[in-house]
Amino acid sequence: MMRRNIFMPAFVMVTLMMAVNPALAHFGTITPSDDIVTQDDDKTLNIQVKFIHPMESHYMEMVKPNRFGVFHDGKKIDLLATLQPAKGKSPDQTESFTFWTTSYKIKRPGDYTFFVEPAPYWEPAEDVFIVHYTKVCVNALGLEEGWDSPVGLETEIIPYTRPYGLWTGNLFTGQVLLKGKPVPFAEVEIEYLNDSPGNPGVVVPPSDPFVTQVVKADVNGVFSYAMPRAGWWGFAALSEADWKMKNDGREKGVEIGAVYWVHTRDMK
Ligand SMILES: [Cu+2]
Repeated sequence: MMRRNIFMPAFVMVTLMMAVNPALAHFGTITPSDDIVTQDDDKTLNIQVKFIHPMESHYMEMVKPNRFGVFHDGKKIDLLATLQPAKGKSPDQTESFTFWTTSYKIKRPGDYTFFVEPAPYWEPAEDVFIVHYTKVCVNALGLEEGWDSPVGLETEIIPYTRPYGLWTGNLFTGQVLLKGKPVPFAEVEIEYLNDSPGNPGVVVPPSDPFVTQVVKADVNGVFSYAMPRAGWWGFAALSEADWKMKNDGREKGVEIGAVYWVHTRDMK
């Protein structure tokens, strides 16, 4: 279920609200245990891959992704075989769900962009399949190189802001690409990862528009957003794929998302 702010008769609204979890935007996530690995740190990252509604701590069941890997030093390394299923629970313990996890040992300096292409997720409430091409960048051992390179996914966000070492309040700027070309006036949804260790407490949105922030890109597909809190922030730009998939013998559309995650810290 995606958006409730569409006009509909009150009885439909009430039925929907009872039938589904309070849920706005979907986001693929990749969260590493650290976004900056220094000489003194543990070099082994723990990485979690999920499909969630980040602000509302609502989780979708996730089957094994089609692709998972890391882009480093201009090369893609396939890590799909390293993914292990794991069971998670929502903070209120009411939902259990499957997500995917792996560990990755950093050996050389430079930027490591982890990426995932999930298996298409059928969303009956929207009558579409959803595929979120999701990325996150980890900086390692003092060399800041590679974060601004495209990985070459069907759709992806290219950071214009270096995506690590960000303070709370920093502006994140990125560009939305679809098949390698900018998406003019792309709509970008932004959510805070509410259920994350180290967060300064849980955010309770006062009303629906606070759950998902929305910004539009300019003619070159470039957007910006200032992040008001410490923690993980997700950026998702959605497009309709030029390919279809079958559900119960019928052709259905596919929503492809370019998703990017960055972490902010408070200045103390
Ligand atoms: Cu959902």
